[in-house]
Amino acid sequence: SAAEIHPDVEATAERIASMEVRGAAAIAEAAAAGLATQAEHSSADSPEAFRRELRAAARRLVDTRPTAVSLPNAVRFVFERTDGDSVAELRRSTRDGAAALRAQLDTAQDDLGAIGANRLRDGDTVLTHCHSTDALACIEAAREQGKSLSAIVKETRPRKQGHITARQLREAGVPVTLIVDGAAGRYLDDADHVLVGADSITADGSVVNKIGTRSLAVNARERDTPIVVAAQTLKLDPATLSGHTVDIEHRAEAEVISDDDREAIGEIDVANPAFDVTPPRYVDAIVTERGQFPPESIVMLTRELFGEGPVRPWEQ
Ligand code: RUB
Repeated sequence: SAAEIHPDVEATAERIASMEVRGAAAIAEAAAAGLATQAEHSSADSPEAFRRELRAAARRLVDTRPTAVSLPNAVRFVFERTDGDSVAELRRSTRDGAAALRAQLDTAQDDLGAIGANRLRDGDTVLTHCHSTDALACIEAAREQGKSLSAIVKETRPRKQGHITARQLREAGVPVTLIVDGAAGRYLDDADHVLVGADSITADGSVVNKIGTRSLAVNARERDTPIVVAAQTLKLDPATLSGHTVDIEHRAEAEVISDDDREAIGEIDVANPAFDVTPPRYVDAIVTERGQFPPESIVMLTRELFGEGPVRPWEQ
């Protein structure tokens, strides 16, 4: 029941749902930390009761945002390490599992950045969409290799995550030109790479990322500008191995249009899908911490790392 969920876990879930914590890697880390919080504050008097609480906390955390597979993948990672015959052992192993997930995220992002940086040459211009810590890791690693880069940063309506990217690139010493989303086609002529992150990578190599990624990739392909997706393996979606599809989140219309504007226009529908799906034929490379892959071959890695089954022990 909801009463078993600790208020700090509830607060974490609300921060993810409201996008105060956002981006696939960040919500994965927050969800794992939420499980550790639940474990630490548990007053369960039996291992059974402890596991019941942890499942309730996991359901609450996973239900916040449906598209980024890093969220259930992170929760599964912690559940696989939650082990013991006593509440004390279960508590400790859950906390250790969350810490191990955090360490894996950090290491994976560093390793991925070093690989992605190899694609970038001194003097290159990179065009970005949304805000991806995996994508930024590639640019930061290239900077550390002494390469000088510049960036064209798409604003990314409606939430303007491009502003976060612009600030972080400026702090990393990369000159930034901020553009509105509609200007991307024009500025692709100045770009040597399109570099984006991902919320999920499906078994067929499709890239699920912030709405607008697909049209950006199609435009880039038309100009032969390489489209690189930086996505650590926590973004691979094992459920798609067995035919499940990715659920695209639709968010509130208030993100798109004010009440006043909507009233002035009159009765209309407003659609606000947060993500879209870019087919593998528009993607040149998926850069992971395990190397760079053509999208069509990512299925091998997904199978190797996750096996066939979409296991969701918290749903039982
Ligand atoms: C964020 C988004 C990012 C991916 C990857 O969407 O689409 O490109 O999550 O980010 P939102 P990272 O702002 O709606 O969460 O590389 O940091 O995991």
